[in-house]
Amino acid sequence: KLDNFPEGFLWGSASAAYQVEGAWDTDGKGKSIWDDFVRIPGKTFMGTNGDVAVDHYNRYKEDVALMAEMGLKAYRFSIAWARIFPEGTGKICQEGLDFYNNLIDELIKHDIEPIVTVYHWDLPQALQDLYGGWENRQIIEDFNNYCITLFENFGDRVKYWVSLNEQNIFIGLGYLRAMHPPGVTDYKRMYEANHIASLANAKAIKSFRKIVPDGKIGPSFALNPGYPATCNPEDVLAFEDEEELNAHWWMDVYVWGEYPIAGMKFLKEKGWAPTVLEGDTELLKEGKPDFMGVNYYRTGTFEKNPLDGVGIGGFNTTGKKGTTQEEGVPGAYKTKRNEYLETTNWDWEIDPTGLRIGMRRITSRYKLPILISENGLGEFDKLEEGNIINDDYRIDYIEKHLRACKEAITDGVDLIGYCTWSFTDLLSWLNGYQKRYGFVYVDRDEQDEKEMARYKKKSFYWYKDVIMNNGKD
Ligand code: BGP
Repeated sequence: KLDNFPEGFLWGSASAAYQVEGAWDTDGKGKSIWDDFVRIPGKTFMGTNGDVAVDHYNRYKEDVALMAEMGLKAYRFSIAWARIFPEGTGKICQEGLDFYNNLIDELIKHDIEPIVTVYHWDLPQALQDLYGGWENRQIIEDFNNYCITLFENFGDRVKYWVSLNEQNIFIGLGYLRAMHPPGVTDYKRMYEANHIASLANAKAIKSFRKIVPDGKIGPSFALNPGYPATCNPEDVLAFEDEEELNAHWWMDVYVWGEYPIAGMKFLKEKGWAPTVLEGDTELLKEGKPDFMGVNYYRTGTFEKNPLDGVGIGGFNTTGKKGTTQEEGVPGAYKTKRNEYLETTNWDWEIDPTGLRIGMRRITSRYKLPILISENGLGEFDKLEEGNIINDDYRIDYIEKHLRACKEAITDGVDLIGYCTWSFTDLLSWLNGYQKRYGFVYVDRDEQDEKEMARYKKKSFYWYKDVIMNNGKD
Protein backbone atom coordinates (compact mmCIF):
# COMPACT_ATOMS: atom_id res chain seq x y z
CA LYS A 1 0.00 0.00 0.00
CA LEU A 2 1.66 3.18 -1.13
CA ASP A 3 -0.73 5.94 -0.14
CA ASN A 4 -0.40 5.43 3.57
CA PHE A 5 1.11 8.66 4.83
CA PRO A 6 -0.75 9.74 7.94
CA GLU A 7 -3.12 12.69 8.04
CA GLY A 8 -1.24 15.89 8.94
CA PHE A 9 2.11 14.43 7.87
CA LEU A 10 4.80 17.11 7.99
CA TRP A 11 6.01 17.40 4.40
CA GLY A 12 9.03 19.55 4.99
CA SER A 13 12.43 20.75 3.98
CA ALA A 14 15.37 21.79 6.15
CA SER A 15 18.29 24.20 6.38
CA ALA A 16 20.69 25.60 8.97
CA ALA A 17 21.54 29.20 9.81
CA TYR A 18 25.22 29.20 8.85
CA GLN A 19 24.52 27.44 5.58
CA VAL A 20 21.87 29.85 4.27
CA GLU A 21 21.74 33.14 6.13
CA GLY A 22 24.97 34.97 5.37
CA ALA A 23 24.95 38.41 7.05
CA TRP A 24 27.63 36.96 9.30
CA ASP A 25 28.41 40.23 11.06
CA THR A 26 25.18 42.14 10.47
CA ASP A 27 22.79 43.73 13.01
CA GLY A 28 24.94 43.02 16.03
CA LYS A 29 25.53 39.30 15.44
CA GLY A 30 28.55 37.91 17.28
CA LYS A 31 31.07 35.55 15.69
CA SER A 32 30.53 31.81 15.79
CA ILE A 33 33.26 29.16 15.84
CA TRP A 34 32.62 28.62 12.12
CA ASP A 35 33.22 32.28 11.27
CA ASP A 36 36.80 31.84 12.48
CA PHE A 37 37.35 28.23 11.42
CA VAL A 38 36.60 28.82 7.73
CA ARG A 39 39.40 31.39 7.67
CA ILE A 40 42.04 28.80 8.56
CA PRO A 41 43.65 27.81 5.23
CA GLY A 42 42.78 24.31 4.04
CA LYS A 43 39.86 23.77 6.39
CA THR A 44 37.04 24.04 3.84
CA PHE A 45 36.74 23.18 0.17
CA MET A 46 38.62 25.91 -1.78
CA GLY A 47 38.31 28.20 1.24
CA THR A 48 34.55 28.69 0.90
CA ASN A 49 32.67 30.23 3.79
CA GLY A 50 29.19 31.28 4.89
CA ASP A 51 29.81 35.05 5.08
CA VAL A 52 27.12 35.63 2.46
CA ALA A 53 25.90 32.04 1.98
CA VAL A 54 22.69 32.28 -0.09
CA ASP A 55 21.71 35.59 1.51
CA HIS A 56 18.61 34.13 3.16
CA TYR A 57 18.89 36.75 5.93
CA ASN A 58 17.91 39.41 3.40
CA ARG A 59 15.78 37.23 1.12
CA TYR A 60 13.77 35.19 3.59
CA LYS A 61 10.47 36.56 2.29
CA GLU A 62 11.31 35.52 -1.26
CA ASP A 63 12.32 32.06 0.01
CA VAL A 64 9.16 31.62 2.09
CA ALA A 65 7.07 32.68 -0.92
CA LEU A 66 8.69 29.84 -2.90
CA MET A 67 7.94 27.41 -0.07
CA ALA A 68 4.32 28.54 -0.12
CA GLU A 69 4.18 28.12 -3.88
CA MET A 70 5.39 24.55 -3.44
CA GLY A 71 2.81 23.89 -0.73
CA LEU A 72 5.44 22.97 1.85
CA LYS A 73 3.83 22.00 5.16
CA ALA A 74 6.88 22.44 7.38
CA TYR A 75 10.21 24.25 7.27
CA ARG A 76 13.03 23.28 9.56
CA PHE A 77 15.61 26.01 10.16
CA SER A 78 18.14 26.75 12.87
CA ILE A 79 18.72 29.77 15.04
CA ALA A 80 22.20 31.27 15.19
CA TRP A 81 23.02 31.45 18.90
CA ALA A 82 25.37 34.41 18.27
CA ARG A 83 22.52 36.43 16.73
CA ILE A 84 20.56 36.16 19.97
CA PHE A 85 23.53 36.36 22.36
CA PRO A 86 26.51 37.87 20.50
CA GLU A 87 28.74 36.91 23.42
CA GLY A 88 27.02 33.55 23.97
CA THR A 89 25.57 34.76 27.25
CA GLY A 90 24.61 38.05 28.92
CA LYS A 91 23.11 40.74 26.74
CA ILE A 92 20.38 39.80 24.25
CA CYS A 93 20.52 41.26 20.75
CA GLN A 94 17.03 42.50 19.85
CA GLU A 95 17.72 42.50 16.09
CA GLY A 96 18.45 38.79 16.29
CA LEU A 97 15.14 38.07 18.01
CA ASP A 98 13.39 40.29 15.46
CA PHE A 99 14.80 38.37 12.51
CA TYR A 100 13.53 35.01 13.76
CA ASN A 101 10.21 36.47 14.91
CA ASN A 102 9.69 37.80 11.39
CA LEU A 103 10.70 34.52 9.79
CA ILE A 104 8.35 32.53 12.04
CA ASP A 105 5.46 34.92 11.37
CA GLU A 106 6.11 34.79 7.64
CA LEU A 107 5.98 30.98 7.69
CA ILE A 108 2.81 30.86 9.77
CA LYS A 109 1.17 33.41 7.50
CA HIS A 110 1.66 30.89 4.68
CA ASP A 111 0.50 27.87 6.75
CA ILE A 112 3.99 26.45 7.02
CA GLU A 113 4.78 24.81 10.35
CA PRO A 114 8.10 26.11 11.68
CA ILE A 115 10.44 23.43 13.08
CA VAL A 116 13.21 25.18 14.98
CA THR A 117 16.66 23.72 15.58
CA VAL A 118 18.26 25.47 18.52
CA TYR A 119 21.81 24.35 17.77
CA HIS A 120 23.18 23.55 14.33
CA TRP A 121 26.92 23.81 15.11
CA ASP A 122 27.51 27.56 15.24
CA LEU A 123 28.63 27.99 18.84
CA PRO A 124 29.42 31.60 19.77
CA GLN A 125 33.19 32.02 19.46
CA ALA A 126 33.12 34.00 22.71
CA LEU A 127 32.24 30.82 24.66
CA GLN A 128 34.98 28.86 22.92
CA ASP A 129 37.48 31.56 23.89
CA LEU A 130 36.14 32.07 27.40
CA TYR A 131 36.13 28.50 28.63
CA GLY A 132 36.63 26.02 25.80
CA GLY A 133 33.02 25.62 24.65
CA TRP A 134 31.65 22.09 24.92
CA GLU A 135 34.57 20.95 27.07
CA ASN A 136 33.45 23.00 30.06
CA ARG A 137 30.38 22.28 32.17
CA GLN A 138 29.58 26.00 32.28
CA ILE A 139 28.11 25.51 28.83
CA ILE A 140 25.25 23.48 30.31
CA GLU A 141 24.02 26.65 32.03
CA ASP A 142 24.69 28.98 29.12
CA PHE A 143 23.01 26.68 26.63
CA ASN A 144 20.03 26.33 28.96
CA ASN A 145 19.68 30.11 29.26
CA TYR A 146 19.91 30.50 25.50
CA CYS A 147 17.25 27.81 25.01
CA ILE A 148 14.96 29.33 27.65
CA THR A 149 15.16 32.64 25.76
CA LEU A 150 14.09 30.88 22.54
CA PHE A 151 11.32 28.88 24.22
CA GLU A 152 9.94 32.02 25.90
CA ASN A 153 10.08 34.14 22.77
CA PHE A 154 8.93 31.65 20.14
CA GLY A 155 7.20 28.86 22.07
CA ASP A 156 3.79 30.48 21.59
CA ARG A 157 4.03 29.84 17.83
CA VAL A 158 6.57 27.06 17.39
CA LYS A 159 5.38 23.57 18.35
CA TYR A 160 8.22 21.41 16.97
CA TRP A 161 11.78 21.85 18.20
CA VAL A 162 15.05 20.09 17.48
CA SER A 163 17.56 20.41 20.32
CA LEU A 164 21.09 19.48 19.16
CA ASN A 165 21.64 18.77 15.48
CA GLU A 166 23.84 15.73 14.94
CA GLN A 167 25.72 15.71 18.21
CA ASN A 168 27.53 12.63 16.91
CA ILE A 169 28.85 14.64 13.96
CA PHE A 170 29.79 17.96 15.52
CA ILE A 171 31.52 16.17 18.39
CA GLY A 172 33.15 13.51 16.19
CA LEU A 173 34.38 15.95 13.57
CA GLY A 174 35.26 18.65 16.10
CA TYR A 175 37.20 16.57 18.62
CA LEU A 176 38.47 13.52 16.72
CA ARG A 177 38.78 14.16 13.00
CA ALA A 178 39.67 17.86 13.42
CA MET A 179 37.49 18.67 10.41
CA HIS A 180 35.12 20.94 12.36
CA PRO A 181 36.01 23.53 14.99
CA PRO A 182 37.71 23.40 17.43
CA GLY A 183 39.85 21.05 15.29
CA VAL A 184 41.01 18.61 17.99
CA THR A 185 42.08 14.96 17.64
CA ASP A 186 41.76 13.32 21.05
CA TYR A 187 39.47 10.43 21.96
CA LYS A 188 39.32 11.27 25.65
CA ARG A 189 38.48 14.93 25.03
CA MET A 190 35.89 13.88 22.48
CA TYR A 191 34.01 11.65 24.90
CA GLU A 192 34.21 14.26 27.69
CA ALA A 193 32.85 17.03 25.44
CA ASN A 194 30.17 14.68 24.20
CA HIS A 195 29.02 13.86 27.73
CA ILE A 196 28.73 17.56 28.52
CA ALA A 197 26.74 18.13 25.33
CA SER A 198 24.34 15.32 26.34
CA LEU A 199 23.85 16.95 29.74
CA ALA A 200 23.16 20.30 28.07
CA ASN A 201 20.66 18.63 25.77
CA ALA A 202 18.83 17.00 28.70
CA LYS A 203 18.74 20.19 30.75
CA ALA A 204 17.29 22.18 27.84
CA ILE A 205 14.58 19.55 27.30
CA LYS A 206 13.74 19.75 31.01
CA SER A 207 13.30 23.53 30.70
CA PHE A 208 11.21 23.06 27.56
CA ARG A 209 8.64 20.97 29.45
CA LYS A 210 7.87 23.91 31.75
CA ILE A 211 7.84 26.66 29.14
CA VAL A 212 6.26 24.93 26.12
CA PRO A 213 4.19 22.14 27.72
CA ASP A 214 2.29 21.35 24.52
CA GLY A 215 5.34 21.37 22.27
CA LYS A 216 7.43 18.48 20.95
CA ILE A 217 11.20 18.33 21.16
CA GLY A 218 13.95 15.88 20.22
CA PRO A 219 17.56 15.79 19.04
CA SER A 220 18.46 15.08 15.41
CA PHE A 221 20.79 12.16 15.10
CA ALA A 222 22.98 11.42 12.06
CA LEU A 223 21.87 7.86 11.48
CA ASN A 224 24.17 5.59 9.44
CA PRO A 225 22.67 2.16 10.01
CA GLY A 226 25.33 -0.55 9.90
CA TYR A 227 25.64 -3.96 8.24
CA PRO A 228 28.13 -6.75 8.90
CA ALA A 229 30.46 -7.20 5.89
CA THR A 230 30.02 -11.00 5.96
CA CYS A 231 28.33 -13.64 8.10
CA ASN A 232 31.67 -14.51 9.68
CA PRO A 233 30.83 -14.12 13.40
CA GLU A 234 33.94 -11.94 13.81
CA ASP A 235 32.50 -9.45 11.32
CA VAL A 236 29.07 -9.63 12.93
CA LEU A 237 30.70 -8.84 16.26
CA ALA A 238 32.53 -5.91 14.63
CA PHE A 239 29.20 -4.63 13.30
CA GLU A 240 27.68 -4.93 16.77
CA ASP A 241 30.60 -3.02 18.28
CA GLU A 242 30.00 -0.29 15.75
CA GLU A 243 26.29 -0.11 16.63
CA GLU A 244 27.24 0.08 20.29
CA LEU A 245 29.84 2.85 19.85
CA ASN A 246 27.80 4.87 17.38
CA ALA A 247 24.02 4.47 17.30
CA HIS A 248 23.58 3.25 20.89
CA TRP A 249 26.25 5.51 22.36
CA TRP A 250 24.10 8.52 21.62
CA MET A 251 20.53 7.32 21.35
CA ASP A 252 20.56 5.20 24.54
CA VAL A 253 21.61 8.31 26.44
CA TYR A 254 18.93 10.49 24.85
CA VAL A 255 16.16 8.01 25.62
CA TRP A 256 17.26 6.12 28.74
CA GLY A 257 19.95 8.39 30.21
CA GLU A 258 22.43 5.49 30.26
CA TYR A 259 25.43 4.50 28.17
CA PRO A 260 25.38 1.07 26.48
CA ILE A 261 27.16 -1.55 28.60
CA ALA A 262 29.52 -3.16 26.07
CA GLY A 263 30.40 0.25 24.58
CA MET A 264 31.26 1.65 28.01
CA LYS A 265 33.40 -1.37 28.85
CA PHE A 266 35.37 -0.92 25.61
CA LEU A 267 35.93 2.78 26.28
CA LYS A 268 37.04 2.16 29.86
CA GLU A 269 39.65 -0.33 28.65
CA LYS A 270 40.95 2.26 26.21
CA GLY A 271 40.97 5.01 28.86
CA TRP A 272 38.49 7.12 26.84
CA ALA A 273 35.36 6.85 29.00
CA PRO A 274 33.72 10.14 30.00
CA THR A 275 33.58 11.32 33.62
CA VAL A 276 30.07 10.70 34.88
CA LEU A 277 29.55 12.74 38.07
CA GLU A 278 26.91 12.28 40.72
CA GLY A 279 23.62 13.63 39.46
CA ASP A 280 24.51 13.30 35.77
CA THR A 281 22.50 10.14 35.17
CA GLU A 282 19.45 11.63 36.92
CA LEU A 283 19.62 14.71 34.72
CA LEU A 284 20.03 12.63 31.55
CA LYS A 285 17.01 10.54 32.49
CA GLU A 286 14.93 13.71 32.88
CA GLY A 287 15.70 14.80 29.32
CA LYS A 288 13.80 12.16 27.40
CA PRO A 289 12.77 13.44 23.96
CA ASP A 290 9.30 13.28 22.39
CA PHE A 291 10.64 12.00 19.09
CA MET A 292 13.91 10.94 17.51
CA GLY A 293 15.02 13.26 14.76
CA VAL A 294 16.76 11.25 12.05
CA ASN A 295 19.15 12.73 9.49
CA TYR A 296 19.69 9.99 6.97
CA TYR A 297 22.03 9.94 3.99
CA ARG A 298 23.74 6.54 3.91
CA THR A 299 24.56 3.22 5.55
CA GLY A 300 27.91 1.72 6.62
CA THR A 301 29.32 -1.79 6.28
CA PHE A 302 31.76 -3.08 8.87
CA GLU A 303 34.28 -5.85 9.41
CA LYS A 304 36.73 -6.92 12.07
CA ASN A 305 39.61 -4.53 12.73
CA PRO A 306 42.66 -5.89 14.60
CA LEU A 307 44.31 -3.99 17.46
CA ASP A 308 47.02 -2.72 15.13
CA GLY A 309 44.44 -2.02 12.39
CA VAL A 310 43.26 1.10 10.65
CA GLY A 311 42.21 4.24 12.60
CA ILE A 312 40.84 7.66 11.64
CA GLY A 313 40.38 7.95 7.88
CA GLY A 314 39.49 10.77 5.52
CA PHE A 315 36.34 12.01 3.84
CA ASN A 316 35.74 12.68 0.19
CA THR A 317 35.20 16.44 0.09
CA THR A 318 35.84 16.90 -3.63
CA GLY A 319 33.06 14.93 -5.32
CA LYS A 320 35.60 12.61 -7.00
CA LYS A 321 34.25 9.09 -6.62
CA GLY A 322 36.43 6.58 -4.82
CA THR A 323 38.50 9.01 -2.77
CA THR A 324 37.16 8.03 0.66
CA GLN A 325 39.69 6.25 2.84
CA GLU A 326 39.05 3.13 4.86
CA GLU A 327 38.75 3.83 8.58
CA GLY A 328 37.87 2.27 11.88
CA VAL A 329 38.50 1.85 15.58
CA PRO A 330 41.45 -0.51 16.21
CA GLY A 331 40.36 -3.57 18.14
CA ALA A 332 36.71 -3.11 17.11
CA TYR A 333 35.63 -2.45 13.52
CA LYS A 334 36.58 -0.89 10.20
CA THR A 335 34.63 0.16 7.12
CA LYS A 336 34.25 -1.91 3.99
CA ARG A 337 32.81 -0.87 0.65
CA ASN A 338 29.36 -2.43 0.13
CA GLU A 339 29.36 -4.03 -3.32
CA TYR A 340 25.54 -4.13 -3.44
CA LEU A 341 25.13 -0.38 -3.30
CA GLU A 342 25.71 2.48 -5.71
CA THR A 343 27.21 5.64 -4.25
CA THR A 344 26.94 9.36 -4.85
CA ASN A 345 29.92 11.26 -6.23
CA TRP A 346 30.90 11.86 -2.61
CA ASP A 347 31.02 8.07 -1.99
CA TRP A 348 27.85 8.00 0.14
CA GLU A 349 25.96 4.73 -0.32
CA ILE A 350 22.51 5.25 -1.85
CA ASP A 351 20.39 2.95 0.26
CA PRO A 352 16.64 3.55 0.69
CA THR A 353 16.18 0.16 2.35
CA GLY A 354 18.79 1.23 4.89
CA LEU A 355 16.45 4.03 5.94
CA ARG A 356 13.65 1.53 6.53
CA ILE A 357 16.02 -0.72 8.49
CA GLY A 358 17.30 2.19 10.58
CA MET A 359 13.80 3.39 11.45
CA ARG A 360 12.70 -0.11 12.39
CA ARG A 361 15.71 -0.47 14.69
CA ILE A 362 14.88 2.83 16.42
CA THR A 363 11.24 1.87 16.73
CA SER A 364 11.86 -1.51 18.30
CA ARG A 365 14.64 -0.31 20.64
CA TYR A 366 13.25 3.05 21.76
CA LYS A 367 9.54 3.00 20.84
CA LEU A 368 9.55 6.70 19.95
CA PRO A 369 7.97 8.57 17.04
CA ILE A 370 10.47 9.55 14.34
CA LEU A 371 10.89 12.79 12.43
CA ILE A 372 13.12 12.55 9.40
CA SER A 373 14.79 15.89 9.86
CA GLU A 374 17.12 15.54 6.84
CA ASN A 375 17.38 13.35 3.76
CA GLY A 376 18.55 14.33 0.32
CA LEU A 377 21.08 14.11 -2.47
CA GLY A 378 24.07 16.37 -2.97
CA GLU A 379 25.02 16.71 -6.65
CA PHE A 380 26.73 18.97 -9.18
CA ASP A 381 23.52 20.40 -10.69
CA LYS A 382 23.67 22.19 -14.02
CA LEU A 383 21.86 25.38 -14.86
CA GLU A 384 20.83 24.96 -18.47
CA GLU A 385 19.64 27.45 -21.00
CA GLY A 386 16.34 29.00 -20.02
CA ASN A 387 17.28 28.61 -16.34
CA ILE A 388 16.23 24.96 -16.31
CA ILE A 389 17.67 22.37 -13.95
CA ASN A 390 16.89 18.76 -14.81
CA ASP A 391 17.63 16.99 -11.54
CA ASP A 392 15.95 13.68 -12.32
CA TYR A 393 18.56 11.90 -10.17
CA ARG A 394 17.31 13.86 -7.13
CA ILE A 395 13.69 12.99 -7.87
CA ASP A 396 14.68 9.34 -8.17
CA TYR A 397 16.60 9.48 -4.88
CA ILE A 398 13.83 11.14 -2.89
CA GLU A 399 11.11 8.99 -4.45
CA LYS A 400 12.92 5.79 -3.43
CA HIS A 401 13.46 7.07 0.10
CA LEU A 402 9.80 8.05 0.36
CA ARG A 403 8.82 4.53 -0.71
CA ALA A 404 11.04 3.22 2.08
CA CYS A 405 9.20 5.57 4.47
CA LYS A 406 5.85 4.20 3.34
CA GLU A 407 7.05 0.64 3.89
CA ALA A 408 8.39 1.60 7.31
CA ILE A 409 5.04 3.10 8.29
CA THR A 410 3.40 -0.15 7.21
CA ASP A 411 5.93 -1.97 9.41
CA GLY A 412 4.70 0.05 12.40
CA VAL A 413 7.11 3.01 12.47
CA ASP A 414 5.42 6.14 13.84
CA LEU A 415 6.77 8.64 11.30
CA ILE A 416 5.51 12.18 11.85
CA GLY A 417 7.31 14.01 9.07
CA TYR A 418 9.94 14.07 6.37
CA CYS A 419 12.22 17.04 5.73
CA THR A 420 14.39 17.01 2.67
CA TRP A 421 17.82 18.53 2.81
CA SER A 422 17.42 21.21 1.54
CA PHE A 423 14.96 23.79 0.21
CA THR A 424 17.32 26.18 -1.57
CA ASP A 425 20.87 25.27 -2.45
CA LEU A 426 23.18 26.20 0.37
CA LEU A 427 26.70 25.92 1.74
CA SER A 428 27.98 22.42 2.40
CA TRP A 429 30.26 22.72 5.45
CA LEU A 430 33.20 20.87 3.93
CA ASN A 431 32.27 20.73 0.25
CA GLY A 432 31.57 24.36 -0.56
CA TYR A 433 28.79 25.49 -2.88
CA GLN A 434 29.41 22.93 -5.62
CA LYS A 435 27.51 20.20 -3.74
CA ARG A 436 23.89 21.21 -4.23
CA TYR A 437 20.90 19.78 -2.39
CA GLY A 438 18.02 22.19 -3.01
CA PHE A 439 14.72 22.17 -4.87
CA VAL A 440 15.65 25.74 -5.70
CA TYR A 441 18.88 26.50 -7.51
CA VAL A 442 20.77 29.52 -6.25
CA ASP A 443 22.98 31.21 -8.81
CA ARG A 444 25.88 32.57 -6.79
CA ASP A 445 28.20 33.02 -9.76
CA GLU A 446 26.84 35.98 -11.60
CA GLN A 447 28.32 39.29 -10.63
CA ASP A 448 25.39 41.40 -11.83
CA GLU A 449 22.11 42.28 -10.17
CA LYS A 450 20.88 38.73 -10.80
CA GLU A 451 23.47 37.35 -8.39
CA MET A 452 21.77 34.98 -5.92
CA ALA A 453 18.82 34.54 -8.28
CA ARG A 454 16.59 31.58 -7.38
CA TYR A 455 15.50 29.09 -10.07
CA LYS A 456 13.09 26.20 -9.51
CA LYS A 457 14.52 22.81 -10.37
CA LYS A 458 12.51 19.97 -11.87
CA SER A 459 12.37 18.38 -8.41
CA PHE A 460 10.54 21.48 -7.12
CA TYR A 461 7.49 20.69 -9.25
CA TRP A 462 7.72 16.99 -8.47
CA TYR A 463 7.78 17.48 -4.67
CA LYS A 464 4.91 19.97 -4.98
CA ASP A 465 2.84 17.15 -6.49
CA VAL A 466 3.89 14.66 -3.83
CA ILE A 467 2.78 17.05 -1.09
CA MET A 468 -0.47 17.86 -2.83
CA ASN A 469 -1.33 14.15 -3.02
CA ASN A 470 -0.08 13.38 0.47
CA GLY A 471 2.50 11.01 -0.99
CA LYS A 472 0.24 9.13 -3.39
CA ASP A 473 1.94 7.97 -6.57
C1 BGP B 1 24.27 16.92 7.80
C2 BGP B 1 24.16 18.30 8.37
C3 BGP B 1 23.71 19.33 7.39
C4 BGP B 1 24.16 19.12 5.97
C5 BGP B 1 24.09 17.67 5.53
C6 BGP B 1 24.72 17.40 4.19
O1 BGP B 1 25.27 16.23 8.47
O2 BGP B 1 23.29 18.32 9.47
O3 BGP B 1 24.03 20.58 7.92
O4 BGP B 1 25.32 19.76 5.66
O5 BGP B 1 24.66 16.82 6.46
O6 BGP B 1 26.08 17.18 4.33
P1 BGP B 1 27.16 17.73 3.36
O7 BGP B 1 26.96 19.20 3.31
O8 BGP B 1 28.48 17.34 3.97
O9 BGP B 1 26.94 17.06 2.07
